[in-house]
Formats: sequence, structure tokens, C-alpha cells
Amino acid sequence: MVIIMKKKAIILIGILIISSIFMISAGANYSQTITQYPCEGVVDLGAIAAKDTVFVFTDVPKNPTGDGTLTIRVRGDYGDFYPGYYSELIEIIVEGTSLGTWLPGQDCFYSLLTKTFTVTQEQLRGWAVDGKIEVTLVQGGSEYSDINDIQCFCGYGDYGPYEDGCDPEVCGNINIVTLEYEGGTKALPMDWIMKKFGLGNKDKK
Ligand SMILES: [Ca+2]
Ligand SMILES: [Ca+2]
Ligand SMILES: [Ca+2]
Repeated sequence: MVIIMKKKAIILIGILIISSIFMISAGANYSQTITQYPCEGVVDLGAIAAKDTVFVFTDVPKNPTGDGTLTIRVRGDYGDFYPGYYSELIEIIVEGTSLGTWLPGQDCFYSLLTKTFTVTQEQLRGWAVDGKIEVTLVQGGSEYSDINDIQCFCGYGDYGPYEDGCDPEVCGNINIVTLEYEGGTKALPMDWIMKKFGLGNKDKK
């Protein structure tokens, strides 16, 4: 009887150690920032030519432990929106789901303009199934593609220098996205633990 009790105690300690290892990995923080240039390769900076930017976040935790944030920082021709006439909105689309549109509200602003979206634990879990989360910034907004008016003139040499002395050719038209959330890459393998330690079928013969 004493031997059996000892064995059970060892098993319990084993489960606790395994659990805590998984709990630690589950609490890891994911934070990655990706920068894209919507006017890269554009020659006529006055033309309506800014391209949609795509951000692929890799090695994302598949088991978010809570909600997360998606932070968008931009500089460019993002000052105005006039329904029916012109749109300098940005639409934020994650894996086919639109988080909405944002009007940064300034053309060629000295500092980066910032907007933070909350993304839910459930959304993150769905998006992260394949280990990566893809974000697209649609220039002008998909609903307003006919009146998209985002140009690339903030890259002209007579603008800037921008914040931190950055050259307009580099920083004039810029999209930066940061994804942050807490999560683990693995789930606690309860089935394996139950089977390994012969727990959970006490009533069965
Ligand atoms: Ca403008
Ligand atoms: Ca995905
Ligand atoms: Ca414009």
C-alpha cells in the first residue's frame, strides 16, 4: 500500500513538472514588426500608384492565451476622405476578415501616424492554425477602389527630412505592422498524460 502511494506521488509530481513546462511555454510573448514600402518601384510619384502591402507573420503561437493587438503605423498620402470623390483610407484585412478602415488624417506627416486594433483570442486561434498570420493593408479601402487616391509624393526630396532625420525616399511612404499576443506553440497534452499515467478510466474495466 505504501509503495502504491509513493508511486502515485511520483506520478503526480511528474504531471506537475510537465504541466509547468507547458505553462511556461504557453505564457511566451509574441511580438513581431514588419515594414513594407507601398511606393517601392514607383517612378511617377504624383500618380495614384501606391500598392497594397502584405505582412506575413511567421512562427505565430497556435494557442493564444488572450486577446492581442495589431498596431499599424504609416506615413504617406493619407490625409483625406471625401465620399464619392476620393479616398485616402487604409483598410486592414487579416486572412480575409476586414478589421475596418482607418483614415490616418495627414499627408506626409513628420511623425508616423498610429492606430491599434484589438484582435480576439478566438480570431487569433483561427488565423494561427497554419503557423502564420497574414495582414493586408488595402490602399484607399476595398469599398472605395474606384476613388482610391493614394499617391507617392511624400517620397519627393523636397519633403522631409522626417522623424529621426529619415530620407523621404525611404520614409516618405511607409507601412509598418506590429502583431502582439501571449500564447504557446503547444497545448498541454492531456490525452497523453492520462494514457501514460493510467488516469481517467478508473470506472472502466
Ligand atoms: Ca492627400
Ligand atoms: Ca493563417
Ligand atoms: Ca491623394
